[in-house]
Amino acid sequence: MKSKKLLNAGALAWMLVLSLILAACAPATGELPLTGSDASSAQEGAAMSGSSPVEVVNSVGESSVTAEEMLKPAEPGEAEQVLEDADASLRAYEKRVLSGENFTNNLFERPFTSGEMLYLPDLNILTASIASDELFFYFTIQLDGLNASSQLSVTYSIELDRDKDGRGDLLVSASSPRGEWSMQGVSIFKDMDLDVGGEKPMLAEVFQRGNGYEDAVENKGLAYARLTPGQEASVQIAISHSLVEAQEFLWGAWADAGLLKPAQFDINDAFTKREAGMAIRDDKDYPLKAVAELDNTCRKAYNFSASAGIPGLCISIVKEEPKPETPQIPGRPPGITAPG
Ligand SMILES: [Ca+2]
Ligand SMILES: [Ca+2]
Ligand SMILES: [Ca+2]
Ligand SMILES: [Ca+2]
Repeated sequence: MKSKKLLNAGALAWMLVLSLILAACAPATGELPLTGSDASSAQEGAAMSGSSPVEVVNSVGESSVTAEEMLKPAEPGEAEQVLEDADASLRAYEKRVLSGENFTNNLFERPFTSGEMLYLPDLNILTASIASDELFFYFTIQLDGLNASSQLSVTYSIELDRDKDGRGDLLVSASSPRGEWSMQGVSIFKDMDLDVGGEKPMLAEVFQRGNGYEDAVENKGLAYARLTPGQEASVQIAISHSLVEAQEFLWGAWADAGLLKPAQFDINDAFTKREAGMAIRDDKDYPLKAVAELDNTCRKAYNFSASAGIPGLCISIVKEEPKPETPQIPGRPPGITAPG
């Protein structure tokens, strides 16, 4: 019995050695760290066999961020310029405006419906301002109020004249801006064949009907829009420096209900005054007709001192400071003060 036990023990030891040799020669089936080309070939194999893919992390272990997301606008700083527009709300109850309308010079103040002249506060620009950082120019357009549905669901635009000749050459439009910076609804148009404004930019001309802004540029992170945080009836449009391609330019703002087409610029070339109508009641073309439900501003010169000759330029009116009142002695003519 003892010799049989010894024999069994010897056989067991031999079988153990044999199994170890076989295990060393056989291909590995356990989980081993994959490196270099092994990892990619394993990934390909997994994809081809339909099993779960290997997660790929880039060389520095960061999640992939597109170039567009990296160029998103930030919070604009303090306004560098503020432009004040005419305020149609002042005489809206009389269905007319007293100022801000100059059809000959392409200046409009018509936040009213055609014919009926019903006032639309979401189309009445009160102010527009510009700020900037290293990546974007930020334009803020302040409207008089929201629409009947408590929204801003029309189109707000910034028009730039980048070569300072009065002819607009870049139009960025934002339809129904959202709460966060977004490219959705933001359109970019250029005028490559220089026919915006016809022969005389900003001046009304009959039969000057070119293709206006004919070049729709794909918006790959070039322009964004949003509702201005914490402010009612205000929108912001951010235009990247790479789209503007200038540090000196003229800028102005538009609000329109979608009736405005990029091909119709300048508007006072696309329509005659009689066709367009007028918002000034004493004018023979009152009320508004084909050109209604829109507002625009004059243009500000950014980063340079503009000569007065550039069409569309805002004319700054120097307000006279009221003279300090001097106490008068009864019975004396004005200007003679009481003796000290
Ligand atoms: Ca205006
Ligand atoms: Ca206005
Ligand atoms: Ca013209
Ligand atoms: Ca054109």
